[in-house]
Amino acid sequence: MTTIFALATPPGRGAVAIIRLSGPDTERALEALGAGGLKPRLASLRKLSHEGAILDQALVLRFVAPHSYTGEDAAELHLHGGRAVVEAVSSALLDMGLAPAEPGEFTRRAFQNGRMDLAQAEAVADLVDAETAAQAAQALGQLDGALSQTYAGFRRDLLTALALVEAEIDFPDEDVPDHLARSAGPVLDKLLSDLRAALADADRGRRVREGYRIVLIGETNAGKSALFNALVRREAAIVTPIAGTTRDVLDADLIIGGYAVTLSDTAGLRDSNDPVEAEGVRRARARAQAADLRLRVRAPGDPDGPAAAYVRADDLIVWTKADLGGGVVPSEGFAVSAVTGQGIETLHDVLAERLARDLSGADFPAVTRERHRRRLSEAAEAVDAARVRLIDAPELAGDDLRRAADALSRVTGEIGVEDVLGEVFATFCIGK
Ligand SMILES: Nc1nc2c(ncn2[C@@H]2O[C@H](COP(=O)(O)OP(=O)(O)OP(=O)(O)O)[C@@H](O)[C@H]2O)c(=O)[nH]1
Ligand SMILES: [Mg+2]
Repeated sequence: MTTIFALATPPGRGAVAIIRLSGPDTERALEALGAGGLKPRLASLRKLSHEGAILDQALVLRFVAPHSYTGEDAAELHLHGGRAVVEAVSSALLDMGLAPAEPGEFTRRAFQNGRMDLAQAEAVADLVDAETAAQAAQALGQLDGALSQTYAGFRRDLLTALALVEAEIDFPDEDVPDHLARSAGPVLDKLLSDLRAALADADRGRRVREGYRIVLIGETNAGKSALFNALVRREAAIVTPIAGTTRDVLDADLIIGGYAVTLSDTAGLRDSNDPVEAEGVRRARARAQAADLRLRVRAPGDPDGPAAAYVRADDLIVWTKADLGGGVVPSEGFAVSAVTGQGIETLHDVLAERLARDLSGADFPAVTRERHRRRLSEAAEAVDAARVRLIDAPELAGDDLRRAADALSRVTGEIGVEDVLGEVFATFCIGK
């Protein structure tokens, strides 16, 4: 095993820069720097030097295996945060034969040494990336093992059912299917409904982690881009009286009510012979369909147009240009003006309420990644198949249950590890 090091703090100038070391040569490297023989887990101030030159006066922390983040011998050098100091210490470590860490390598070692499972390792990456309180809370829950425990619970139920099936098969008699339907059947029914509930809820975790997708959709000149600018508080989109101004989809990242949101402005929907506009309209439709929520933007007095086809029961209708006194107060939705700002605060509040409703609380810790969702759905499918076979071909039901257990183990990395490691750790930053 090589000994690795990396800058754990952001590159550039700062009060403190932390270089992390991990691996069997850690103590040798500390000694060579002039910080050998430190008491584990106690901060010690040492003058670090290399080949006779003083590099820095630093706070040094030493960790002895297995009591470290990685489970290996490890250390942290809390340096003065200037580029020259970090450069000098890094090149000294390179001279000593230590290797620069790959992205995610510290956490990968922690996983390989049994310090955390894969779902927890993913939570580390999520926590580092978290920009909203909700994202951080979700990642902390996952790091704490909440998600892992849910999957472990599913797996336990599966093994219970598997044991029942195998016991019956080993002592075959006439009534095997009957017995099984009574013993393993209810266990599988409950498991299946739990798996399906977790899957139904999977979108919530994704929406918190990646951002909730809100798309403005409407006919040309309805005022979508003007509303977009009012919501993002800058002149991000071009606004003109010419119908068909917007062609590309414009995305802006916002935080509304503590949740990450991606708001998109789109081309006004109409038939067009202009190939550029037609492509814009195609993209607008695709985005509207994939969105978590659509804001159907309408100008009072304009006839209902092609956007109507994209509105779903739960979507919001926003009437623009309220300052023009468009006459009738709409019976559905509410009125805003991008010019006077009327209704924009209210719209903001309504969106915050909607986000809280859609994204907070549920019985299960949210399934946060596509990788988990795929495995859960494989497991649900296999359990469903087993449920049918209990009656028809009980000797085959065990295979389905093993397949389901296998799918669940892959989420936490108990088995099938190698093929998922790359996928999980590729997204990490160096030093984590
Ligand atoms: N008075 C008033 N005019 C508005 C308001 N919102 C938009 N407009 C005007 O309506 C026209 C169209 O606005 P846009 O925001 O470009 O409309 P759009 O829906 O993005 O149009 P396309 O990009 O062509 O689909 C512009 O002349 C705006 O100045 C508003 O709240 N009040
Ligand atoms: Mg526009």
